[in-house]
Amino acid sequence: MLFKAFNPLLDEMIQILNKDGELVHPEWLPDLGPEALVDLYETMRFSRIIDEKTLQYQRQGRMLTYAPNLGQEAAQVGSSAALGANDWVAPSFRELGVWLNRGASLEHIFLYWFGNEMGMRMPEDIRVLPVSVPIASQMQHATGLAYASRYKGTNEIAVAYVGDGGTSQGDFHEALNFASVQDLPNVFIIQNNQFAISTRRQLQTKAKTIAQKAIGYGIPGIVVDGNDVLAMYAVTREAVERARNGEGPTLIEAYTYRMGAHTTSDDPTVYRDDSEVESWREKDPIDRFRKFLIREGHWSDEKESEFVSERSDYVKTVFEKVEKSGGVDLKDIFDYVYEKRTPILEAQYQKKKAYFQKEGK
Ligand SMILES: Cc1ncc(C[n+]2csc(CCOP(=O)(O)OP(=O)(O)O)c2C)c(N)n1
Repeated sequence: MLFKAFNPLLDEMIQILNKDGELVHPEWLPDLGPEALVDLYETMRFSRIIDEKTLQYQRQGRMLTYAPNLGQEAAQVGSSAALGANDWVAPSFRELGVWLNRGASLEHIFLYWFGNEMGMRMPEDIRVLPVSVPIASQMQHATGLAYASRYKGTNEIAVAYVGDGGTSQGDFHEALNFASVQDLPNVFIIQNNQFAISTRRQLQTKAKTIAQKAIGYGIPGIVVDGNDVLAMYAVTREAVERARNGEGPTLIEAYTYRMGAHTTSDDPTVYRDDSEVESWREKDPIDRFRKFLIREGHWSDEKESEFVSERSDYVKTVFEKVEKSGGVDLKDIFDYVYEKRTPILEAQYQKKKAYFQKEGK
């Protein structure tokens, strides 16, 4: 219904809750009970707590590079909540809310950002592929999963997450083309957070919206308010249903904003004004949903402080445990690429080993 009613060429965006948490399209409100609504909120809030605490640890020199999700919680949590337990997710690297929703443990997540690849050895049954750092490469993995699902007749959907910058990669085109001609059960979710590091979205493409790129592939595309968790949920659920019914792939543009830095190695103040960030703070996905839940009688200030305090303690405990687990063995970095190290890898390994010995590490 939402996809049919929407034209990605027009200046439209699907929204259910406005920035003040008011219902602007009650007819699209997904059929979710109080428990499910609170669950969405808690996952978003938990994601924010993890981000804020991890940024502190990083500044204290206790964490390696980290990619924060501040501002993108609704896009991640709302969309992934609409998937079935057997569906697949091919993430990029900024998908904390998705991992949490799928049941990934915080310990795994911290291990990964701590430089330990074992963090990506997540339980197989949560059906999330490892982080894919080469931008947009995960799009191909998702089409492969969808192809396999159809071949085996398992009726599982494969969802790929990618950033606005990722839509300028060749992999994006290949994945959409292949999925569309094959009518694969894919959902492609673009987290349009307006930036690819320092490059603004407007410099990535002349297309007015990213969703309209779907037209070129003959599939539906839609722009959703990515800071509205209910809109993200409703649209993704429809996309998943379409895919499950054999109606092929869809493209969802979650229109949002990266309120933090690209990663902890980035300084966004050199390429954007504070006033711009402030204007997006007013559209904060968590604040707006909290206002809605409080108004509906499902949440309160007391619950908020209890939740924040309890989860902050939990994050601290898990982080300290991971911190104590120590670094990785240098060999691990080189030994799992090929069965036997190639001469180039061997030379790199020897060089690194000598460096660490010299540094006394
Ligand atoms: C193929 C490739 N080129 C360049 C990079 C370096 N790089 C890392 S993140 C990034 C920007 C990605 O932007 P976007 O897809 O919008 O996602 P976001 O970081 O905003 O979530 C780039 C260029 C990379 N990882 N892979």
